Amino acid sequence: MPAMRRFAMHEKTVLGACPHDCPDTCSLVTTVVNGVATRVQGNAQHPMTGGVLCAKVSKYTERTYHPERVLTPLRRSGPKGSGQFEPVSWDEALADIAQRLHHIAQRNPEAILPYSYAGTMGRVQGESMDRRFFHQLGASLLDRTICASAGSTALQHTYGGKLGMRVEFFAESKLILIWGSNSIGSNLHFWRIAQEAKRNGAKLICIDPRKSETADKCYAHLQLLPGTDAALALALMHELIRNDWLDHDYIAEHTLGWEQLKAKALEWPPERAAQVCGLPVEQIVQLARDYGTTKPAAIRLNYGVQRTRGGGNAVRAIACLPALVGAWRHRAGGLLLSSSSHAPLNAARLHMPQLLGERRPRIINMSTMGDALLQAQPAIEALVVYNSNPVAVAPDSAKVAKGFAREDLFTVVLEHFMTDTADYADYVLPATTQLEHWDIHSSYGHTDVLLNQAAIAPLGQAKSNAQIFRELAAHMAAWDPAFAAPHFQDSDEALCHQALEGSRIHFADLRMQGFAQQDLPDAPFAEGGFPTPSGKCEFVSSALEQMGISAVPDYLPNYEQPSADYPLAMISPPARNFLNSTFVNVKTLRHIEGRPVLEMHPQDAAARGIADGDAVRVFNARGEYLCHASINGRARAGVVVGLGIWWRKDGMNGTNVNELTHQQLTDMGRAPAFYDCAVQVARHG
Ligand SMILES: Nc1nc2c(c(=O)[nH]1)N[C@H]1C(S)=C(S)[C@@H](COP(=O)(O)OP(=O)(O)OC[C@H]3O[C@@H](n4cnc5c(=O)[nH]c(N)nc54)[C@H](O)[C@@H]3O)O[C@H]1N2
Ligand SMILES: Nc1nc2c(c(=O)[nH]1)N[C@H]1C(S)=C(S)[C@@H](COP(=O)(O)OP(=O)(O)OC[C@H]3O[C@@H](n4cnc5c(=O)[nH]c(N)nc54)[C@H](O)[C@@H]3O)O[C@H]1N2
Ligand code: SF4
Ligand SMILES: [Mo]
Repeated sequence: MPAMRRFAMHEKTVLGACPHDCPDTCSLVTTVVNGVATRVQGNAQHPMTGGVLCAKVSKYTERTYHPERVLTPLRRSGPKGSGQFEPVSWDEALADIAQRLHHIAQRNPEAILPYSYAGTMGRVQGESMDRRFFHQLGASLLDRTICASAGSTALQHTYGGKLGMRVEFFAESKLILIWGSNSIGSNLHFWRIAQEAKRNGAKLICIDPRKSETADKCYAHLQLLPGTDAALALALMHELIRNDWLDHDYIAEHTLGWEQLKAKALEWPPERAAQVCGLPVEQIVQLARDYGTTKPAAIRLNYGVQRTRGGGNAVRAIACLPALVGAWRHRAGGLLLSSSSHAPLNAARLHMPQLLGERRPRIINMSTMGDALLQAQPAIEALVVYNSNPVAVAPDSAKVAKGFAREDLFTVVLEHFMTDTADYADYVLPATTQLEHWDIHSSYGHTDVLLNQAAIAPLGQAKSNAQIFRELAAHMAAWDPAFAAPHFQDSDEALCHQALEGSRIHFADLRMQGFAQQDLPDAPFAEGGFPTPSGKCEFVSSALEQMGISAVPDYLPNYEQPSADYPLAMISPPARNFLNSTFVNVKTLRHIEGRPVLEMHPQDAAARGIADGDAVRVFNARGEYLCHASINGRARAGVVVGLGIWWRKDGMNGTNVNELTHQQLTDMGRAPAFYDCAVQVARHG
């Protein structure tokens, strides 16, 4: 009976992948009832996911069907930054954008800049048609350094790539150093594995200036001062040498530059490091003993260590440790910072850099976006932002906001929501979420490949990023026939296939089970075989030396040392229930985080007459940020913690923590030094 059929319930499940910038890259199962996604769960068949998602993505339907989703193209109708917009048709918006970009490109294509990061880590919606579009145009290239490039560069010049332990084998480790990472908040599925190791008798030790949720649950916590990790690592080496806890054969066969590293380490007795790190000597000596005498010993290093001036050197120093004790010989020993270089996906096929031809456009660093927008010559005249919220997340945000407010800047933002950045757009284009589009994913925390299948139809008039760039290319073709080429017409699904070209992953397998595992050795460097120029773990790097960087890892003090004016070191790590600035507008998650806080040590608070919950003014020469003091036992003396990247527009004075951070770059990788920041704090009101 037709009437009954109309009301019959149609339920299905669709396999997907979590798109967020998180090392876990979970496999998702979305339940769809009559075309509406009702539930997003972890795939129990995927070993890394284990059927569990974090609180954030468990709320994915709340985010997808959020009443404030942008669902039509919008054109600015008020002053820049006011957030006043009117709806326009796709055709009108794209035709105008194409025309304006074309006119700028005719004079100078380098006046156009794409700005994107990892709002989605999907290869198709993150780096395919967009790259082709800007390559064809000859736009300025973006140096994507905002997160990981100090550590990546360090790994490159030590191991030869973003390579490391297979995460699953941490379960067999007997000692795990969790170094610069709040795993419970930002790497939950690793934490599950670490718990298994703990049940099997492993000791977990956390190295972090903040007493994080993870530190709470570890056997020991070394609460060092921010930016002092290289000093700690060198002192550990000192103790390994002094006690002869070294694997001499591994060092002789598989490393380069031991004599130089040894000389450097011998400059760092634990007493010296204790001074620099603000730690008791005994803690350093005990850590060295644990590391030197427990086998297998593993290090889960994460990106928290590399957001200070010496971040690259710190990662290099830590990355040398496993070779010294021969930890790599065992699959449950070694180190993992990033597994990205294991990913078999074909970036060149997606990006098509050959579309640049002979052109070599200038490169603009996303980490100094404030200065670039205000000072770059020739000026940036047009900006296309997608998968990122730079006005909230980039350092020195007063300058970033001032740059975005330039009346002569033409800005297009592809977004789900009216973020701090979208507020400054001339056009906002509605983008699909992960439930509404196809994509393909690799991970930086494990080695599997995942397929994301669209679970529901796009909401409203939303289109996928790739679709938007396809249509923009079609409009550009009116002026430039190069944009009519077939590679500007590849569908999202075709792009998923192209990403796999040259790999041993089969699309059909991905379709069936949502993920595919790679055939990789259990222990990557058991027999050496580092893909460096020397084939060894490079304690000394001539490549770095040529760049004017210390050939052997060294300690570099932070740019911003505590001073009379700004006596407190501020770090600003992520809030557990947000993902960078994403999810801040999801009510249930914001409710858990409460309000923007500055965690303070009781002594530092008392010295300023500040009580728990008081409104505080956090300031330095760059600006001020109002929030509330939280005296919760997590901050150490001398260090304050501005937790999470809240939306500026929701802030008490329209700022967030990045009002205080600066644009100076790390020692390697041209990355921001977010956690190298001196401030003063006063009670407000
Ligand atoms: N819930 C949640 N998960 C996330 C994110 C998020 O915003 N929220 N962000 C995602 C992204 S983009 C990334 S890059 C990863 C980051 O992942 P991780 O690098 O694991 O980052 P966090 O968990 O923030 O841990 C950083 C820790 O480093 C500490 N830290 C700060 N300065 C120093 C220092 O100088 N030395 C040492 N040893 N520690 C220091 C901080 O206190 C913090 O606890 O997490 C991803 N996962
Ligand atoms: N002070 C301080 N600042 C930091 C950090 C810190 O620890 N402290 N962490 C830094 C780090 S590690 C990182 S990685 C950066 C992250 O900074 P961003 O890369 O800007 O990350 P998000 O804030 O998550 O913003 C991503 C945006 O992309 C949008 N988005 C998601 N999926 C899609 C899509 O498919 N299409 C389109 N068009 N848009 C989409 C989301 O709605 C969201 O607004 O922040 C950095 N900033
Ligand atoms: S954010 Fe991380 S932990 Fe949460 S679902 Fe995504 S990949 Fe998994
Ligand atoms: Mo990041």
